[in-house]
Amino acid sequence: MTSFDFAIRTYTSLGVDVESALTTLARTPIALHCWQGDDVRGFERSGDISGSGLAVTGNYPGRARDISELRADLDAALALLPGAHRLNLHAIYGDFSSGRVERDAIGPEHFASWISWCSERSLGMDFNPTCFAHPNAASGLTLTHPERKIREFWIRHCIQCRQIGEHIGRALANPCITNIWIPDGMKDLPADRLSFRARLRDSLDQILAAPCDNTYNIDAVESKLFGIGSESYVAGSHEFYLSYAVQKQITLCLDAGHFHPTESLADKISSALLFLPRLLLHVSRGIRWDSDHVVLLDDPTIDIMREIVRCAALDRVHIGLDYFDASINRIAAWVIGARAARKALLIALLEPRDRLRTAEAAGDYTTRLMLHEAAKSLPWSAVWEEFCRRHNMPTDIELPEHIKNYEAKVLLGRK
Ligand code: RNT
Ligand code: ZN
Repeated sequence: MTSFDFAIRTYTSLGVDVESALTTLARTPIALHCWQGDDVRGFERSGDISGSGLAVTGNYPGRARDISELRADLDAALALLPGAHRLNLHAIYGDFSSGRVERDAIGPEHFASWISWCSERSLGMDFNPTCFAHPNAASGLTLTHPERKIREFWIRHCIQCRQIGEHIGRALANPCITNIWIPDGMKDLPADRLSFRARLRDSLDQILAAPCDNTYNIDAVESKLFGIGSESYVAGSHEFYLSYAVQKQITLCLDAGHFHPTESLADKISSALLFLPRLLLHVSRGIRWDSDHVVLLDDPTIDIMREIVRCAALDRVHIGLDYFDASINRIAAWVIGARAARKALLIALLEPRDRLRTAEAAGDYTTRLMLHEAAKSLPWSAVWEEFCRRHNMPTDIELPEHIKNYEAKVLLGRK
């Protein structure tokens, strides 16, 4: 008997259908964030993210320097990733080969080559305005800026991005989520928290008032607790965006690195789903003051996936990755994180849900706790290996040689 046969026998005895878990696992898309490939630089000239509250550390060789290198690297990562994927692009990653364009003048034409690239690979696409790394964001303020001219610049940028999102969604016949995150905040104690938030609400109202077909473009907003240089105050806090998203019935983006370290993103999912049409998740791993370490198969990540599955909400919760690490091979960073997220989803899909619920419904919390504990050591890894095998992908143990080959052949040649 193979270890997979053995696993099937164990799961069947617990009332878990392994084949149906494998089907769902393969179909559930995970969005790869383009910005892991080049340290959030993008294809405009500057590439300077200081003042954004974000920081990329490390100088591992092989950063993608242009659009073709980034695409080659994404292909190298996708070649090691079983299951469905999407590509999550930031506005600064447009194809600007025909000349520099201001952020408030970008249009679908700058993303046409990405759309074909994704279409050829059956990838859906998601999109983000880039409200940082720009002279108009030098103060760390964008949509909340006290100067109307600057706010209007970023409002125009976000409106253009929604247009691009709509175009992408229509072209791929697959809706595009356009997610607004802004860095706006204060290093030290603000004297007037309210006015910045009032301006943020007003700017967002103007952005959302621009006509856009929401069958193709899905609007999302992303909160944050603090950033580097915005330790005391972030205008777009969780309370702000949760309220705003509920009021407008748009998508809320929850980033796993954007809460207090002991706060559980997983616990927010069921509440948010009762009041919102959809959620977007930025799966990440916060460590101390950094919100963007490579995702691993850890308890917080497994808990997130369990909650999505328990809420039967895989069609309303969009899973994307968001982190950046320049201290290790960047393709490995994508692959480790995407595979960890999918393994966490597999563990969630294989949970002996009926048994747990039966115990809970009977008030038998003793059995529920024993089952929770037993579920941790069920043979999910044999199912994961089978999944990799069926999709002609290496197992986790075989990954390093593939990563090292590409590094030697391609990355080390980039000086
Ligand atoms: C920043 C947010 C945001 C960014 C990307 C680059 O803290 O998480 O999602 O990581 O937009
Ligand atoms: Zn994020």
